[in-house]
Amino acid sequence: MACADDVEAFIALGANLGDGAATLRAAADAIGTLPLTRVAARSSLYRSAPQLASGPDYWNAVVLVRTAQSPDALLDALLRIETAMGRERPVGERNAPRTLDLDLLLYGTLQRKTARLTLPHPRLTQRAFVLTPLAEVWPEGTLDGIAVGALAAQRIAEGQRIDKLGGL
Ligand code: PH2
Ligand code: MG
Ligand code: MG
Repeated sequence: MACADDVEAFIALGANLGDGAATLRAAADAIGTLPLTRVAARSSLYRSAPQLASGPDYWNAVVLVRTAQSPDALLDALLRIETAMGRERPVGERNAPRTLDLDLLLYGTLQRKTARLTLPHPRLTQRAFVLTPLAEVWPEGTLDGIAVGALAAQRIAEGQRIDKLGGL
């Protein structure tokens, strides 16, 4: 259940191991079953080139949730879904290929910087694979005063590759 005074939060979904399309769909469904949380919008499903990472192309998407969970409780729940869907974390390997990555991008207008969670997500404005689906579910959105869609177009013009596949 979600209520009128719930916070709007945006979650990025990514995978580049296994059947990423099926995993992202299952993850979006799992997010919708979390307590006090409702999935209000799902972006399309995208395929994108690994950005500062190794391995095969990624599947990516973004969901908008309305939630009464705290940011920490929501992050805990996302990490549990990652683990349930086979996420492994090889020691010392940054951005290793993964079955599922769920990143909390924005939690209302909250700004915070802790070892565990920085909001907004620190690399958000750099990544076409996040900005492009984010613009779909947050068409009026701005970051640092610039429309999310315009930021996405900038990153694509710089050479980041992302292709729309269809529904999530
Ligand atoms: N995630 C990363 C690093 N690079 N590249 C793409 N295309 N998609 C991702 O989800 C992704 C990435 C670290 O989480
Ligand atoms: Mg990530
Ligand atoms: Mg992550």
